[in-house]
Amino acid sequence: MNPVRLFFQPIRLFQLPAFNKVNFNSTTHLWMLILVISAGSCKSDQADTPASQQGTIEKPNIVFILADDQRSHTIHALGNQEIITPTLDQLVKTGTVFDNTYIMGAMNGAVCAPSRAMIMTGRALFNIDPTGNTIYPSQVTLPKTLEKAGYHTFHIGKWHNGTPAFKRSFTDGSKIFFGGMHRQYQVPTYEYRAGGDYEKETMNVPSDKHSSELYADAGIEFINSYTDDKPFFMYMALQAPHDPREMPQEYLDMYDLDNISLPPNFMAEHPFDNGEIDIRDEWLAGYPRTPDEVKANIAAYYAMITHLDFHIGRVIKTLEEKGMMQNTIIVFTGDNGLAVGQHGLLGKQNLYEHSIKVPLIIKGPGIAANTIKDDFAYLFDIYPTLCAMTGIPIPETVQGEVLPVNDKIEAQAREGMFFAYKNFQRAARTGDWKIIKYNVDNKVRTQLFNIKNDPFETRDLASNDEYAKDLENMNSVLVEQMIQNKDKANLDKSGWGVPVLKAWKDKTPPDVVAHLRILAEKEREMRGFGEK
Ligand SMILES: [Ca+2]
Repeated sequence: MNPVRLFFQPIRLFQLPAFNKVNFNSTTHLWMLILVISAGSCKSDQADTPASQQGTIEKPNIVFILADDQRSHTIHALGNQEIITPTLDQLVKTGTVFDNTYIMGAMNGAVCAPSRAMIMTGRALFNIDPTGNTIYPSQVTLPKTLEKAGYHTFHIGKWHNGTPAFKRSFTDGSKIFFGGMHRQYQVPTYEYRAGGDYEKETMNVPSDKHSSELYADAGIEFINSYTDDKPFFMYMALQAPHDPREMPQEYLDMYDLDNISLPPNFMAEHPFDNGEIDIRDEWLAGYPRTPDEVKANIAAYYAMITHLDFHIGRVIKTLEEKGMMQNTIIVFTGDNGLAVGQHGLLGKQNLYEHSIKVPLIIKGPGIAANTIKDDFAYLFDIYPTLCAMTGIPIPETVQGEVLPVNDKIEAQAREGMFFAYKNFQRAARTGDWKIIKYNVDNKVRTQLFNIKNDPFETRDLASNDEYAKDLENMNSVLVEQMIQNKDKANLDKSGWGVPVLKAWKDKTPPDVVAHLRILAEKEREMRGFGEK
């Protein structure tokens, strides 16, 4: 039992309607990866009555900044000497870092979508729509909870969980992009329409601004024009450093390839099929991977983060100018990691540390400055943590744990962590250890890593007799975690006793695959690689 919930004497704040089952066509979602979705009307999106504003004026504002595909260890102040991130460095110095923050995984290739649904609901992977295509109406979202507690809620940028959930969640917003990815310039966005639909004809004329600039401008405009007595929750869901890695040339010029290190776990190719080895994200470099192309990918990734850092800095400066910093909580995090050349991989469809570990910084009233915590955390712990920080009762539907942001808030430590990718991969962490299991074409494979001694996961100890006991222990930890997390997979059964969730390429229409191949080749050409 979570002590914070006891402290707040949990109230069942929300009527939980019957589970709203949503049928979806798997190919529909794949189209969402490249196409902007436009949604029709949805009757299930009645806004709830606004909460009374009494007694809420002293609550802090919340600015939640979500980067797209920014992995852990991409902040200069946290030890990456090769990346330039002055704004994030300043946040590190003035806030608390949770340096062991993870996503739980995904049941589809678009890892972003369930990750964002978990952030929004505070729930674990197998307790949401694990594809993230939708958020069930019974699972009250973070902005909805804040709205009921008197907040003005404002969304900017990428929304990847369908328009019905969006309309249910936010009362305001600007420059809203519905979908998974888009070119960084000419982003198709919408203005917020209360209760309205987001039909294509109401789309903004695409601006020629880069997405990071476009979204930062929207944030700055919102902060500058905000005059309401209510505290606000501004959710900035950015589109960087997700590919396509387009940005002003001056940012690329900040990085000299000679000064970019090859990761210690660089491989020309991944040593075996992990079930999702041939997916769009993996085509952003050729096969076999070469040191030069991996370095060029890293440089572009870092340059895009530096560009993003600049625009986040503009938003924070606006808060300072408006005198809001003393009464604003800032959360900075990313929705998933990315391999960018580690283990022979480029993408996020794996359970190595680079792809599941994300940065998390929280800064604000009562939060210690310049503090790094190594407690295990999931992104879906942010929701209850924000509730605890603002004195808002945590809804019954929320499953995350409150993070130890300060001494006044009682937190619940996690002993271990669980991760899943489709029915191909399962993993667990506890103490220094990590186990990853693969189930591909009925062939099961196990990896065992000591993360403390081998943070880059280069020495698989699973077949080393010396570590047989550690392996046995980690097997039990994984099984326990799977049961706790309501995973239907059973490691003792053939094929883990669950349907194969097909590899992306096997279920994507060939014309889409072909189109995405062309885009990936263009991305390679931008870096000076490929056929031409
Ligand atoms: Ca992402």
